[in-house]
Amino acid sequence: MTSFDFEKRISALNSDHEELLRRKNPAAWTNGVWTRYKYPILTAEHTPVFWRYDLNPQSNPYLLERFGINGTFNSGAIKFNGKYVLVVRVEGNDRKSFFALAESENGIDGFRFHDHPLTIPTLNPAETNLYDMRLTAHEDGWIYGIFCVEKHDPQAAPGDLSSAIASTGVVRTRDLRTWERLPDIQSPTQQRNVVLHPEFVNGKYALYTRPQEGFIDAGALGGGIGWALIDDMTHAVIRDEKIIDVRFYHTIKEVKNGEGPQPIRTPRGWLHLAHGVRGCAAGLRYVLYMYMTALDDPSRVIAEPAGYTLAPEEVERVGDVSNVLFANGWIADEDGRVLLYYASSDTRMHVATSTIDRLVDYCLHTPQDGLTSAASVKRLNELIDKNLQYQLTHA
Ligand code: M1P
Repeated sequence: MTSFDFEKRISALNSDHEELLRRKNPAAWTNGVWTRYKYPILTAEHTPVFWRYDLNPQSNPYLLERFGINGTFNSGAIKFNGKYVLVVRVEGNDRKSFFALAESENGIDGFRFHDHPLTIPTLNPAETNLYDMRLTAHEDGWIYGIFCVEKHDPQAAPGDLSSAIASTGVVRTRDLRTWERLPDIQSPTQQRNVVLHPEFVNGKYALYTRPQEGFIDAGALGGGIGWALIDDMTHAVIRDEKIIDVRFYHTIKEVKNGEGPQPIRTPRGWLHLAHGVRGCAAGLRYVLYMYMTALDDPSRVIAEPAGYTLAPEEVERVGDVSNVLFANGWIADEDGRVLLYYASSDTRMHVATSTIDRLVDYCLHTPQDGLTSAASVKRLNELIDKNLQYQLTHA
């Protein structure tokens, strides 16, 4: 390859990248609750060219990719200084995840990564993989990032290089630039999908938890989304934990579930988004669902609309781990809009929008799962009869 080709190829890489970053993202689909947008907001191709290539013709004469990016997914979200900021789980071709900030002016398109990923101080040399950060701007004045820390299981049998242990890491920041690593949360069980509630409850920090028996299986210990009060986030210890959102046979959360982003306060209660998992011939299927809890007790469920609110569709269904929607970030905007940042198939990020009013209406007025086919038919017949009656009287 001549140096002329090198320059030409770099220039093409940069202009293609810029075109991708500047692409407008029109609304494409709605069911009244959520509006989806045409394009993913972040993909591996959105990461800076200078992350992936060595741009020096002396050390990289063939302009080869030197740091492959496999996916950009499961992102925490926050509005900060008027910008929509995501803490993205970036996964390299080497299967290691790390965190990187990306921000946009309008929250729908134009997301750009900061030049450098986050450098999270290591607490224990055994920690191998960090991912899925939830951001909570707590009323104590800190922004906390709670994430999964994965290690090889020290009890694994010789030759078993797959068994792992999930624990919970904590960082905090005031400016999204300097991140202080706090001790991992101590828990009697493995934990993933731990989320910090934004307000003190009875003078304590409150965590949504997901106790689990094994690294993948929730098992008998993992009856659903849990709740625990914590004295001190700088040395967090889960002592008493109760399950507030239970798993149930033949539902979308039969195998496991997990809290998504930090809940949103509304005048009618706390809005929650979570993922539910069921098994099928194609493997695990991850969908997103909602529930609400009481303002005076955020651990008391007051609304559980039946089924999922968003499930993988079209391109979302295919990726590194197919048939998965997962969300750990949303932003409640000042104008009442809600921007949900969800990932599809552990590969790419999307945005869907709604409003607080719509989501509260959805939660409070969508009947809950009757848990049997007969109950579903009864619920559908009630809606049909109501509509037919309405049409008759308004013809
Ligand atoms: O691969 C799908 C998801 O699997 C896990 O989900 P859960 O925590 O419910 O077990 C996580 O590893 C998540 O990151 C991933 O998207």
